[in-house]
Amino acid sequence: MISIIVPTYNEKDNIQKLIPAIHITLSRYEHELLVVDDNSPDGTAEAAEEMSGEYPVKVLRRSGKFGLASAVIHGFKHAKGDVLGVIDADLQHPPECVGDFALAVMNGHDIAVGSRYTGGGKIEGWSMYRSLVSRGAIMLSKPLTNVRDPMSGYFFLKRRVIENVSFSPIGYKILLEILTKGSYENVKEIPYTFRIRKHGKSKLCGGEYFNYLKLLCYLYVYRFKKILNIEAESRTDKEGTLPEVVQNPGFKRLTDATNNKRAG
Ligand SMILES: Nc1nc2c(ncn2[C@@H]2O[C@H](COP(=O)(O)OP(=O)(O)O)[C@@H](O)[C@H]2O)c(=O)[nH]1
Ligand SMILES: [Mg+2]
Repeated sequence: MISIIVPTYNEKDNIQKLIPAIHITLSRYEHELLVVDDNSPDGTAEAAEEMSGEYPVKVLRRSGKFGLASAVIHGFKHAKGDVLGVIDADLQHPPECVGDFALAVMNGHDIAVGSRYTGGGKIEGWSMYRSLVSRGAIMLSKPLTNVRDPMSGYFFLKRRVIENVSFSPIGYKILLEILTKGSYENVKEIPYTFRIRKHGKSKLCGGEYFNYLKLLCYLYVYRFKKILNIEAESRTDKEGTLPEVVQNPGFKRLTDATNNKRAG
């Protein structure tokens, strides 16, 4: 089954168009749409629920605006599929591409990322400022991943990529956390055009830039600790003797002294 997660905040006009568009595109596959709504005052959740008679839609309501990344993780937790997809509700991600993304994952790729920065990808209507911020954000993430558009909110993956991963979603950029912590071998980037928003407003505000810096700090620390752990493990030989650091005579003196102190 394919589960599509759609995070929403005030997207009533958009969700009514998005749901049928995805349903038609995925009609030959078993699929479900999980709308994760953060108590939108415009009635997005009610509008989506009304469509659940005709379409395979489930609405997950949260009591407050807890952020895009956490909405996606909330959706993953309730999804039944072994292929999981994420798409914005506002039609800036062309819904007619979901079939290509799903197929890429079903045909063996662990992750399919909708990319604005690979050959053929485009962005419509962004100001110079927003383009620069986006490019800058990608540059800052370079040591974590070589995916060209790790800021993308349009992606599909196999469930096992995120199984057993504990997430700490911060702000908007959940794909970067998945790429840093997930278990995967291959990623396919699929070019697409990020379209102009026709209805409603962007919820991206200045605070999200700060959230992104927080996320980067957290992921760098995570990666650094992981490298240290791997190094310590690789020093443990096959018979399971302790790593060098524990066998080091200075360390032994220190632990002996501590044990004697405790015994005393
Ligand atoms: N559930 C939930 N969805 C959100 C939140 N913030 C944004 N979204 C949704 O995430 C998607 C992308 O947000 P948008 O404001 O369009 O970001 P932009 O495209 O980067 O300007 C849209 O479907 C929004 O409705 C949030 O706090 N909670
Ligand atoms: Mg948008």
